Amino acid sequence: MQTMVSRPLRQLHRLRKRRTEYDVHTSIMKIQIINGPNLNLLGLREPEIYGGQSFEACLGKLQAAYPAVTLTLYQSNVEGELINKIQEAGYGSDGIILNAGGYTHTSVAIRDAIKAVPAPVVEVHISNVYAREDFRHHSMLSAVCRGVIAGFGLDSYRLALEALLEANKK
Ligand code: CA2
Repeated sequence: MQTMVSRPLRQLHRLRKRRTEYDVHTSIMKIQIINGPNLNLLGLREPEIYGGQSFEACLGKLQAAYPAVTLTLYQSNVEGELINKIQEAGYGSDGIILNAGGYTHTSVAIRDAIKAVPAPVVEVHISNVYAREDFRHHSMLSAVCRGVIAGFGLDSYRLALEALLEANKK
């Protein structure tokens, strides 16, 4: 008897199958980094808060230090595009490192997207948001993330990656 499976469910099964096959043949983990609004300006503006390095330079060093991980970067200033990427990577990768920028403090929709996907999401901030304005002290996202790392400059991304690798061993 043929069972009826809806299209989204079929896509989900296919993604899960592909991921399992991938894991059997290689030990490479796929980690998606997602940067939100204005983070494309890193290295160009406000170096006293965000440092003087571009994210691309940071990513190059991180990838070289972790050859067993495939890191991919996505940046958008558009909330809906960030949600699309969270949905895609949330089913197609082993983990997400997310700096949602200013949307961290406002976005119910990004929170819902994180909650809806199986991949673990680590919330990351370059600056120590708790040492800044009060409105940065609350995150809409933290409660649905695997964990939060803030305040270590661009090294926050490496720490998030370490956390995901460690969590994957358990
Ligand atoms: O510290 C972080 O990583 C933040 O997520 C950065 C956001 C801010 O709204 C959060 O409260 C904390 C802002 C990103 C803006 O990035 C810029 C980078 C260079 C120059 C100007 C802005």
